[in-house]
Amino acid sequence: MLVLHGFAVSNYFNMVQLALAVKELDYQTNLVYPNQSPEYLALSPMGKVPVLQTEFGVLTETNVILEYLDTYASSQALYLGSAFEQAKVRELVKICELYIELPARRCHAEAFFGQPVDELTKKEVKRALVKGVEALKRTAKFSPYLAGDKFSAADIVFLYSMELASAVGKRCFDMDLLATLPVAKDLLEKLNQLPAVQKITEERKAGNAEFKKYLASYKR
Ligand SMILES: N[C@@H](CCC(=O)N[C@@H](CS)C(=O)NCC(=O)O)C(=O)O
Repeated sequence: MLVLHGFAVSNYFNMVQLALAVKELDYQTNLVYPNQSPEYLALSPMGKVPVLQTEFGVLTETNVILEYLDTYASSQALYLGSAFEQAKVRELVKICELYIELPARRCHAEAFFGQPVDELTKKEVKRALVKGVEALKRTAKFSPYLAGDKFSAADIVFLYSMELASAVGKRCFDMDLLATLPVAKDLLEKLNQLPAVQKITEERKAGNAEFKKYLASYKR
């Protein structure tokens, strides 16, 4: 049985949850927050979440886990089509992660935890996010999915990267990052209507109180 280690408030954990749901794979979850204990570092070399435990061993790094799940189970493909089309999905995954999720993350402290981020960092993040969205605009098809007319791994990473980045844009820069990309807003809305996404959202809400307790203990 697959075991997914992590916590429901983590957007990377959510990406793997959605992949597992789309591929209709059974799994168990094990609640764990990022930490640097020797036991956890033996599972997750950076102490990050998520970790997928398989019958063969453990895997970290969300995009790697998504690719593994797609090879492991032939149910609905997340990387579709020819070698080139599959590479295009990987390209979109990379753009969402490197140029949208990661820059936005540098401002999570201010956007979500009330801890101000210095002005230089904010200036860099704002510029990076604007460039990231422009890159996505040049690369993604939005017809209606990122890679074309089929749902793919790129949509999973887009959903759970863009939503947080949009919140960062609004809360830290008072700007609508997707103002010039209404098709991206349409896609977010469409993805949010998926029953699997709604279930994950409910689980995230339910996990919030426990996560706040973890954050409070972490600050001490
Ligand atoms: N590159 C990792 C990133 C995962 C990640 O950043 N997870 C966050 C939770 S959403 C985490 O564990 N943060 C703690 C840390 O960075 O030490 C992946 O793709 O899985």
